[in-house]
Amino acid sequence: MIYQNPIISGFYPDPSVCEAEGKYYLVCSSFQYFPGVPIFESEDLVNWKQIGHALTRKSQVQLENVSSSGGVFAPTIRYHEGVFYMVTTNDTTHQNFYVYTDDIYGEWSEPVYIDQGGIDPSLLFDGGKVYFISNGTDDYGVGGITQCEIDIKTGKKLTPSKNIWQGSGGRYLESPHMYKINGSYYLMAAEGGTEYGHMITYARSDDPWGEFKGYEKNPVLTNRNLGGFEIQGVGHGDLIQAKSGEWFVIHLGFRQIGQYDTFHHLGREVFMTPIHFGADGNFTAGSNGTTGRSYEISGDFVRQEHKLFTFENTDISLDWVYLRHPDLDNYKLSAQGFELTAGEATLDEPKSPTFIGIRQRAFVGELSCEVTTEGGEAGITVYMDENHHYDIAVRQTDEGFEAILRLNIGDVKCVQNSVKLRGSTATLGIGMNNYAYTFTVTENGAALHLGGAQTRYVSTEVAGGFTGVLFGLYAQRGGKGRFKKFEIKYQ
Ligand code: 6LW
Repeated sequence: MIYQNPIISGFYPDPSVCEAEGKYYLVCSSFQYFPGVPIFESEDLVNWKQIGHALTRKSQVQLENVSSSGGVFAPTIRYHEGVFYMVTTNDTTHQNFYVYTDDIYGEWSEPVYIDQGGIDPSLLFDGGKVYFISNGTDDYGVGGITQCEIDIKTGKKLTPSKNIWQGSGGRYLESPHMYKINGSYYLMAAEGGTEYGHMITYARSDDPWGEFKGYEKNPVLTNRNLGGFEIQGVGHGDLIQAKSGEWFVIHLGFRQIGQYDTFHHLGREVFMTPIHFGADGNFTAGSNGTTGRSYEISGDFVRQEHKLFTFENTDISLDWVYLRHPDLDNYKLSAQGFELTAGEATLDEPKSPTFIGIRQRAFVGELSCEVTTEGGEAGITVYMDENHHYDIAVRQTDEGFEAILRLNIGDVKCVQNSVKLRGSTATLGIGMNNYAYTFTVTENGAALHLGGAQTRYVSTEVAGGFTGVLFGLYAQRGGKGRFKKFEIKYQ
């Protein structure tokens, strides 16, 4: 069948993938969002269904004071002798750790810390040994891809950490993964930074400690020279072999808006590009080393498209996430509706406001939700980070109730428009297209356009960071909000 990229849309960056008992499992970064590290399952590499999160308990990860785009960085998932391992970095505490489970649908272990620094940790199980690889400085002060051998039961280092490769010369060498394929060790990495210059490179050796020799035609995959093409920033990937024997790299990328002076606001998404091994053991990727919109994969199946997201058809513990560590007493969540009580924090702080968000998955669509507030303010935010979000809300004033549209773009924070309401309930609407959000309020069947705001100002190019836009239901400033009939319909 022909599949379309991205294979998982919306803010799901830094994918890592493994195979276990005939199924595939994929994990992504989660930064300041909780629970951390979403896990997806697939039988065909094209249809992915989220089945859980690896970090579901405070004891596994501290997110209390993490800044936006801090916290949980790029994870790696591996399966070995009946056990799944997920290894990641808490970039705020500078700790590398793994958790493990023998039940992918259940809870994961407490963290096991590893005394090797850097980011983007990975594991290779090979001949009874376990190699721990990250991008950082080794025990001798050398920076690059660093490796040690660990005892997988305790996380203890069995060897010093030693530099094994310094990449092909691109900036921001990161995301190392090592594979043993037909007796040869392949060390794959990303370079160029996770933006328009991103790329995948690799090196080979007969020994896991090197010497690693870079592939002559590095980068093996990059879209950095495809100026006006929608898919940009491809890199940070993991290799996987399909049941048919075909190889793919599953990697991140983003979809830019515009042709010049471009931007992206959905975050980095998951793409899949075919890999072909030549007779000399080297591999090439995609269309002349670039990632295109669609490719063929063997198999006779269809892609399930999800275009409708409601309280009833989403799962509170899978599709919805909180900021840092929520005070769960402030949330009453069910398929019939969400009831949110404001805490101390507001959306404008890098804390844990009463917020529960779902990722924006496509460019064009419509969101609507009936919101009631008792005091204070309750609404929906188009949320990139605490300094870049657009809020539409119902709030109580001395005179009664009003609906407001507030824009927060860096230092510019203002209520753009407000309209008086007769009561405390209104249906809030957000329209989306590539370039703008539009905001409407409907009370007793009468719809009113509150205003619009550009997608550009909640994009990565403006806000910075590693995340993408979420739609967050929230209550703040003493509000108690009830949310009913939530619906996002994508085109
Ligand atoms: C991640 C690094 C990267 O750790 O971005 O795309 C960082 N690459 O590998 C954060 O996602």
